[in-house]
Amino acid sequence: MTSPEPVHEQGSSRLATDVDVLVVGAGITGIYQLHRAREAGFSVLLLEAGGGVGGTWFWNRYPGARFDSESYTYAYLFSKELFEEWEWPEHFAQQPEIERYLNHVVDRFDLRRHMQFDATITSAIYDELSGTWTVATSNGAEVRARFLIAATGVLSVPWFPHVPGRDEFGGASYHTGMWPATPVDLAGKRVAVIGTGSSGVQVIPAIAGEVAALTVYQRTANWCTPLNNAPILPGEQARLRADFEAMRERLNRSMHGFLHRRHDRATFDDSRADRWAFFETMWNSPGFAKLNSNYTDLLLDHAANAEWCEFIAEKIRSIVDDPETARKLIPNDHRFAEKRPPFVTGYYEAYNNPDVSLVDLVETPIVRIAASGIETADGVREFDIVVWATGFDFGTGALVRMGIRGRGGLALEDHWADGPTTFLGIHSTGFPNLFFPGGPHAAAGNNPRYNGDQVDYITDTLVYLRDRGYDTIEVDPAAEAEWTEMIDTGAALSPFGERSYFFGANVPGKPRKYLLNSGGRPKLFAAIADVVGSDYKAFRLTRSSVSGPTPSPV
Ligand code: N01
Repeated sequence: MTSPEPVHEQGSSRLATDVDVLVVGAGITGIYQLHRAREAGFSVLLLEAGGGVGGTWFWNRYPGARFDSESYTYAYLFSKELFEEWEWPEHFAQQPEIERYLNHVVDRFDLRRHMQFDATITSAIYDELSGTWTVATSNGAEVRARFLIAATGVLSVPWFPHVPGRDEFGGASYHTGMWPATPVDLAGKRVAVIGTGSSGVQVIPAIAGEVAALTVYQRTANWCTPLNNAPILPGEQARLRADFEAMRERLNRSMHGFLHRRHDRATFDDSRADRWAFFETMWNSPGFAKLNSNYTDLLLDHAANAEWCEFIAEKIRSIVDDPETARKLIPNDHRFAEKRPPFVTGYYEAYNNPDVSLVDLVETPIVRIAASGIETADGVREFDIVVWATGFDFGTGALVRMGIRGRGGLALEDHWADGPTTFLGIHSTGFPNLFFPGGPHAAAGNNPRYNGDQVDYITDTLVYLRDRGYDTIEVDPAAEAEWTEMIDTGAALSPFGERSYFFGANVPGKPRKYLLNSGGRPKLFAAIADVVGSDYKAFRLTRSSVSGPTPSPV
């Protein structure tokens, strides 16, 4: 980093705060942040918009929702006791099990009494004089905190496309990312699903056998491959427990936060017959192994990628009975992993159910939503229920909707008008004492592994500030510019194309900027080591002139 020495100032005048740390969001990252900050002795309050714990895993409770990273690699690894006492029944746990787990963690570590639910943030204003944040919520509460940690997640603002008449539909509408907690009665209903991303392709096979008729509206076919879920057998449970430390070590050293072993051969090192045999092994491998353990050039060499795509296309043709439906389900506009690939259970098979049909929106686009159903170029189909599986305002969606105002009233949405600018995917210049773990520029793989790294760093930083009597921390513009430049430059090497929502492409008007961490975990670890080793020289740190009373823990 080419940042100046830290500025040590007598700056802000310290006012009493309600809490040292205000965490926003009770998802996987926010829960862990609450735990770590409490453990470090800070008074902490966590505010959550939802009515319960889980974040993404609270809201996305649609039928079929489940992990596609292995349960034990997605879960918390900070406590061996927690790991040993919780048995995941399946390699890829389903949503109710995940929600149970997160509630268990909250209760086991006595975190619930520091949480308030149904509290949507309406504004978060930084006061330069006192170096504190004042945060207002939809239920009329106001909290002042020294540090604001927005663990608001990347997939937390459901996106509805602008389709004429959407509000005029006379039946029931649900977004997969805002699925009701009360059961939705799908039995015997005529249901439409719009969207075939990871959510759509999970919900479709899950409800196909239950509804009277299911019509899938697909604009872009996806390269779906099997999740290959399975129960975790007693012997495997015992092995997982015995190998806990080694597994954690491997995950901590891995680039993307997975356990899958890398392959050592490139695609055209093998004959076609050997290649197809290897692809068969990949097809039968669990989840992301198809990316992580596949041929080494899969994501780099277009010809290699095309071979794997041809193998998948053959599979689709062999599974789907109707050749015309199979043709529509085979992507023709992007390579494998150019968009985030979904992993499925019974997805292609669902189209062999006579009650399931596919509408190709390239051939017959949606004209409007009518009171009775969906009108496409070839007429109206009538429905009782429409499921919008149309994705999210990824990465920045929640942060720019919270009314965050930094130094001099600077609005975060204005600071990021051309795309997010961050340091470590955690800090942004002009917003002292604000941290946003698990936000833009944070992860590029198994999210909790990255976000946990960020939470650990933030907690260490809070302790560093406290130990030295600093009250405010703000990243230097040069450090922010350098990290953002690294992200943007590295984005060119990412397998994801600019049409991916990882570039904001799904939301009209959103800047086309890379929203993941193109440096991966190694870059994050190196930059954090640099921050610590250089005594936080990438930051401006200030001390209060007046000391206030230490608040009692909330
Ligand atoms: O959202 P998406 P998602 N008319 O943006 C279509 C995670 N996740 O909720 O491709 C018609 O991927 C859009 O079509 P197109 C995971 O990270 C994980 O499915 O833009 N269709 C697309 O098909 C995932 O990547 C799991 O042409 C329209 C779909 O809506 C992320 O969440 C499970 C449209 C949106 O797909 C988001 O997945 C689920 C329109 N106007 C999700 N606008 C796990 O397994 C959009 N679409 C862990």
